[in-house]
Amino acid sequence: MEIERAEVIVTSPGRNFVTLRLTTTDQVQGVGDATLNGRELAVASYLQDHLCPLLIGRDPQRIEDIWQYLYRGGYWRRGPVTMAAIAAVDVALWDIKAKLAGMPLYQLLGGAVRTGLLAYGHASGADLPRLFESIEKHLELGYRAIRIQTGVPGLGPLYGVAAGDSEGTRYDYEPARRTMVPTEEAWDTRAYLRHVPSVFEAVRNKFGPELPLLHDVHHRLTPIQAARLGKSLEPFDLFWMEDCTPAENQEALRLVRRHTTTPLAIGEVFNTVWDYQTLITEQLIDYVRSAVTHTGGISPMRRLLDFAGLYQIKSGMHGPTDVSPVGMAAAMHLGLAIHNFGIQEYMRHSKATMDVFRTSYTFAEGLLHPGDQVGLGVEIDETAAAAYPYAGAYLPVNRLLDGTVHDW
Ligand code: GCO
Ligand code: MG
Repeated sequence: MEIERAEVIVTSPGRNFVTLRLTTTDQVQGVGDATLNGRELAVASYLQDHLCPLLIGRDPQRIEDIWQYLYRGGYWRRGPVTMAAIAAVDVALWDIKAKLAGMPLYQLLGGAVRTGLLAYGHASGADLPRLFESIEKHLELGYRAIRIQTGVPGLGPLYGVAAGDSEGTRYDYEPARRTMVPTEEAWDTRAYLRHVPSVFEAVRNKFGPELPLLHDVHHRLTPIQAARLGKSLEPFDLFWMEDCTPAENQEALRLVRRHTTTPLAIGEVFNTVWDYQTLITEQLIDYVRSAVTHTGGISPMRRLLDFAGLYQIKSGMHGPTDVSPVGMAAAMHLGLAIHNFGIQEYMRHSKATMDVFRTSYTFAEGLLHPGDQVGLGVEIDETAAAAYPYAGAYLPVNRLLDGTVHDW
């Protein structure tokens, strides 16, 4: 058996997605997600122009050999574009292997360690009344853990705060705007640091102490500011404080860790285990945030999470709408099979997206499950996909009030 065809399908049902579909000489197909928000065409080209030609004629069962061939053989290692492209190949090959084995992918990864995967959704609101409404909506949807993002008095639109859209009840925030030049947002750290503790106090007063609450700082603080925020949020018992400071300098988290017991999640913009080495070996974080889609696929993500598990660190895989249903399914199969699963982000995709991707995963009573279809359990409807051509969309750029570009 050989890989006979490698198709890169770019589609935009509500937002841009890049999907790789491999077909074997026995007509067995596998899909992989290669979506990288705002850089979709770069990954599509990396696949189309550089990887797909290398796949034709290869044995699709040799997943690790193909992975090493694409990672080491490409010479230029790491980085989000490279690792998203390789991830799509890896996941598509795992999909094929599980189909050949006649079992759902998680069985091939060692079987289920749990009955389901605790999921969290994105509640948000420009002010407390709209935030409370969004939390209540997510509780109605069955979520048992919720991310809380709000506006900051005096500031305009901010990351993670949904303005509502044509679908009305959709509270999930779609950050990539369909503009050829990124929109710009204004930021004031001091106003944010003064405001956030009062938000969590109000949420706890209204919704009680039990509900797991998460918050995403989105890389905007210095380590000492992150330490201050973590300490100020301790009375509100967060499940995690995410991306509290840029972590290319992993040692920066030593300072944060010294000052606060608020659990820390880092890494949605990371793409190899090396980005985490100090964070993990010094237990500077509690959750690994990377998505299978951005980290080279299931093969390296399993290694990364096994490594993290040695240090009592759990998974908290990235699951926004810019991880496609294919990438979500890969995360769910892996999350079901590892011992150190923590929580799975699940922003829920739009109706248009779910018209293009046929999925078998479920969300019930706050838990996700990948389903028991053979393989990944996701197929892409290429006819439906063709109805949604690519449209440029970029994440916003953030500036301080004096105009200085700041982390978004
Ligand atoms: C998250 C992410 C999103 C990002 C988006 C960027 O935690 O889900 O931080 O809020 O804005 O994934 O593409
Ligand atoms: Mg995040």
